[in-house]
Amino acid sequence: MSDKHAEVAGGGFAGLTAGIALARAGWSVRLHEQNDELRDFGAGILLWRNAMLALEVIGVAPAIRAHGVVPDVYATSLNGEMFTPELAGYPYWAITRPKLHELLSDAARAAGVDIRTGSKAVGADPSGALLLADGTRLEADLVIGADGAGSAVRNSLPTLTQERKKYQDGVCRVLVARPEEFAGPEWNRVIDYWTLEPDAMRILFITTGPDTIYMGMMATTSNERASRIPIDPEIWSARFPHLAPVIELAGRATGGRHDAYQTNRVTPWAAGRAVVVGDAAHAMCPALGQGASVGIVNAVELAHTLGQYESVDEGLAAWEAKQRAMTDAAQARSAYMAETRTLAKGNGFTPEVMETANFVLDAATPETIA
Ligand code: 3HM
Repeated sequence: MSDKHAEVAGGGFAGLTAGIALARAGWSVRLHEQNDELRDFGAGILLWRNAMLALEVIGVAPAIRAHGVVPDVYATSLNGEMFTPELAGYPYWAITRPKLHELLSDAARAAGVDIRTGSKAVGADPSGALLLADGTRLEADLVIGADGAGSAVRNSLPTLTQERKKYQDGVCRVLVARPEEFAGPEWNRVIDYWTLEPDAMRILFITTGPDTIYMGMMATTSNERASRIPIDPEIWSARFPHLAPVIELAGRATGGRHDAYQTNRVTPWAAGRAVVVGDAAHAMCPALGQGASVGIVNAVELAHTLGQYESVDEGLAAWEAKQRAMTDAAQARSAYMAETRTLAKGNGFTPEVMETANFVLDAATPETIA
């Protein structure tokens, strides 16, 4: 058990996960969320085995199994032709992002994380302090910047370099109430619908349970009408007429968001006692369905590795050395898949793709793997 103290900037998936993992290892943890409420603004998410193992380590996986679903099939449809890849041995769950966030928030509170909402971090001091917008300086053994792709903590650390790249596509993500037409068991599936002509448009249909459907609606960012929130039902239904009932609902959904595909590669991830996790460290294209999951895995492994070293600096270096190759590979693969739109061809779950999904973190024990 540790007697160390951590200050965490950011109450998203990576920040909450790091907070839970450290608190469970005996750290005192204070977590700062700039919004007045701790909540997620996203739609849905797939969690592959790597994320579930990490969530198992922090005790959250049973709740995911209770509140999420295991889709029956993962199919790809290109111009109406269906491909159904063999995914035996690669388990995955689907859940809404607000529910995943709620489960992590509950676990953070239960683990004793002191959560401060309306508290905005503006930077970190590598000697061990988090700096807040109101001028407060909070000393800590460890400062975690889990403040997203635009991370103020990262940007305040001059020794952390960042390469950013934008890609051609973007995605509107919405959560809709599951309508009657899609109530049947044949819709308990993930179906990745593509059309590539005259330009790429795609609807990733993911069941997130009996009540909701997550729709990832991808288009080139130059297709302005298809990149719009709220969804423009006319342009989407023209391409995917058989999905018109859910597209209508997507058009009326509130809380949707559009994100352009982008990658930020940060090196190194730490400066002294300050470290970045999640999108602040390695935002990636969503093609692998691994953006949030790699952040969750790395956050759990961070707490585990720090437990093996007396010195925080040494622990951070060991952690980065362990997680870097898997993370870089996930970023490179998801960028390649996004650029080439390989998922449109079906059977996109190649051994390279599954390497990320099957990554086993050191923190996993035989019980968590079982
Ligand atoms: C789960 C998932 N998979 C792929 C994409 C994508 O290529 O945009 C998004 C997702 O949420």
